[in-house]
Amino acid sequence: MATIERAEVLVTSPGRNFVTLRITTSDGVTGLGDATLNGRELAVASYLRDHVAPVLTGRDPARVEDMWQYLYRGAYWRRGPVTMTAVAAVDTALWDIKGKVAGLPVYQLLGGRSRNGVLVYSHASGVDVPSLLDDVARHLDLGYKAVRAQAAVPGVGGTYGVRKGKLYEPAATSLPQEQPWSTEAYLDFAPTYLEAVRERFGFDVHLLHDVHHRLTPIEAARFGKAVEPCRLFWMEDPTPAENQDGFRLIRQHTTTPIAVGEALTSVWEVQHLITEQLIDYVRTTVVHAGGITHLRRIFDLAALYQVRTGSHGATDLSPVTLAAAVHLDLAVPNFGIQEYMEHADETMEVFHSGVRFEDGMLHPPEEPGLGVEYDDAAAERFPYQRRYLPVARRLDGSVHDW
Ligand code: GCO
Ligand code: MG
Repeated sequence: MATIERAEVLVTSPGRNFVTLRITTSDGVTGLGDATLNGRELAVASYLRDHVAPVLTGRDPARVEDMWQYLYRGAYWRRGPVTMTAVAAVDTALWDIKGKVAGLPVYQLLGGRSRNGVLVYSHASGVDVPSLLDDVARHLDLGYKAVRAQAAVPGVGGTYGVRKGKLYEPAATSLPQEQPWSTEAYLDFAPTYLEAVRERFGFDVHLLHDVHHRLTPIEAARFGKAVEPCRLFWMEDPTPAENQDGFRLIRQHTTTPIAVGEALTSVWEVQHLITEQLIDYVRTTVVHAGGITHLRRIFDLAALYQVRTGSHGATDLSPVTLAAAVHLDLAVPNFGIQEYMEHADETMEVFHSGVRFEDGMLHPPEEPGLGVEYDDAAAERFPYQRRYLPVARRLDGSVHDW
């Protein structure tokens, strides 16, 4: 029997920070797992290096489910983004190894294809409405069938989701940047640009929007109602999800579909959202919700309630997570859509991935495992840099949800 011989925690910053776990077996097979938690990277690196790596050595890499149970229950301290990201990294690396040992791409181990490809949406944004419309047009030219639209709110600086350069990267400063927020201005303005997108491009493209946890339930209800004529694919994170009952209130007022989950880490945090049918899409991910093993469990629960998947896929999720997501998305019956933002060129110098974009869809690599290789020499050129996500403040100076 092969055993786990080595577990290395690799930290690099090719365009942004990434933490990666690489497990090597006594047969020389390697597996990769993403362990990146944006703005809190080193906490997960330490969790893995100081607390998980020592207990991995000598264990059977084939026992993926048992390892999950061992790390989750065995820690006593459960859930939370740091723990679940660390567990996810081990789980993902073991699926990668299992695929390589079996000689099969991971989606085959998950039951094989349920579809031809993985529908993705990308981010269109603008500092004003004309530039947003140009950016939507650019994405349609690139072949996207679904776009998320975000525009800067006039008179309020630093709106979430608006790109400055080629890539959108919110964690860009070595101390947290503070950004102003006005609910009133946003609620008046956002529906108007979503309408402008529909007016110019019609209804053949899927249109999405991220509220990014900024509204109270009743404000979100008003927003959802206002944008009903735009027939959004979804409004994302309309209100912070700690208060799961808040979504019931939104539901009473609007048929705009709701997507939640990028910041949630376990099946228990989405349990009521799913079983009480308070959401339409669950956005938990491989990297922050306990790996392929646990995400499959969430997706299966969701399937029972006609909730579909829509995993988070911003650039702070590494190409390892993206590949794992594509394998899982391809296999599950209740797939909805996958978020996809192109990574920086430097990122792709470190992570050589076989994931392919074509005609608005992603396709997994056909090689055994996940199909991603880590380039150590390239990684060394990009040392870790401390980076924080911004913090939002209302115009009166009080802290708001970013
Ligand atoms: C999204 C997300 C991101 C997050 C970021 C946090 O829908 O893509 O909201 O933009 O803010 O991933 O790390
Ligand atoms: Mg989001």
